[in-house]
Amino acid sequence: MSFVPHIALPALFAALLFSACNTDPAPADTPAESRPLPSQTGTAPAEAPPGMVWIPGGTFTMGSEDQTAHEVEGPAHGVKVQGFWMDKTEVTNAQYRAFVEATGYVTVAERPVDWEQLKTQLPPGTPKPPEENLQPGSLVFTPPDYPVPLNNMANWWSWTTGANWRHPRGPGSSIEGKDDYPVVHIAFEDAKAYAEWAGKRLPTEAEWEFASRGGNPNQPFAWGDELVPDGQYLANFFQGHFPHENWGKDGYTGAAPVKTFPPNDYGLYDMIGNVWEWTTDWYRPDTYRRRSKDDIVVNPSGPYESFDPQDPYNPKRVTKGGSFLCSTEYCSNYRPSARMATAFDSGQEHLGFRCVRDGNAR
Ligand SMILES: [Ca+2]
Ligand SMILES: [Ca+2]
Repeated sequence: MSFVPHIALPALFAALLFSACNTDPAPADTPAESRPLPSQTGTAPAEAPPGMVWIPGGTFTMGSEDQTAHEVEGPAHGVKVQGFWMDKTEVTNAQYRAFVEATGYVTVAERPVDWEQLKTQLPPGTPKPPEENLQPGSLVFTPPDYPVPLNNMANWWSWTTGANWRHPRGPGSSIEGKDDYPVVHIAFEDAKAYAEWAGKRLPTEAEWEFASRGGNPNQPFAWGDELVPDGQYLANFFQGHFPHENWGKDGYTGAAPVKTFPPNDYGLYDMIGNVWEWTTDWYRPDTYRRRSKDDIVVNPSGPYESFDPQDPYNPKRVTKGGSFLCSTEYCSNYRPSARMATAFDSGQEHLGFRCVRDGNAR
């Protein structure tokens, strides 16, 4: 499968306001990997932190060369990660509210768009958009009711002034009664700020993928070989014709409360589907090709810097797991090895996160 959708706020912003970004050749070669994480004990303290489970660590095959995988998921290669604690669920609205109430934190989507920052992420010479397009906001899924070409995300994403974690569908929407839904419209720095406040950190891509497999290596899906075994939906993704016919056969056309679907074998919920989750790795499509296929890579933490040839000015982190918008007809990113390039300042209706904690930190 060759089509890899790239969902990025400024890139889409540019597509909506101006024209498609151009592409440049890859920058001069850089070291393949940034500094590995410091080695942890890899052993579980006796008592689990609230809401977390111990991920025992180990060696696994990261990435995939399966026919369902995108090119950026390969080559599959050996990786070892140390043990760590991980949140059982995506961070919820109630959890994020507690952070905001304690700190007064204001998320990226609640701040006016900083044109001086944004223009560094766009092709040189891009004109400044009207002020009304620089007001606080985020990306909301606004599908048409008819089929559209799948090569233009602007057909189903809308920059929506007033959309943020408190108003996931924009002004007039709210999270009242949705305390146990995953918080969304969270940019990378918003997730990082929460993690630091909570005494945790965000996972690396390798930690996230190891955990998502639930100790069951080399399967295309976290739970086995079939997307819907015996007709049972084991994650919240998109059934129907993307993006205009969302059948919700799994019970949800949008996000679901955390823990709605069964956990994986580590006791982690919604690693696959529901909302995308941030990792700390910078994105490059060639990350795996730059790793040795013969040696085990220990605690990889991603490349030194981001590079997305489809959007070369826009720094991106890897997000994982897919969301309620992942469709068989479109991205099929409801697999542990799937990886998305997401602009560091991007908030989206289907993007959240969860945290990890080192084994020797309490
Ligand atoms: Ca669904
Ligand atoms: Ca998820």
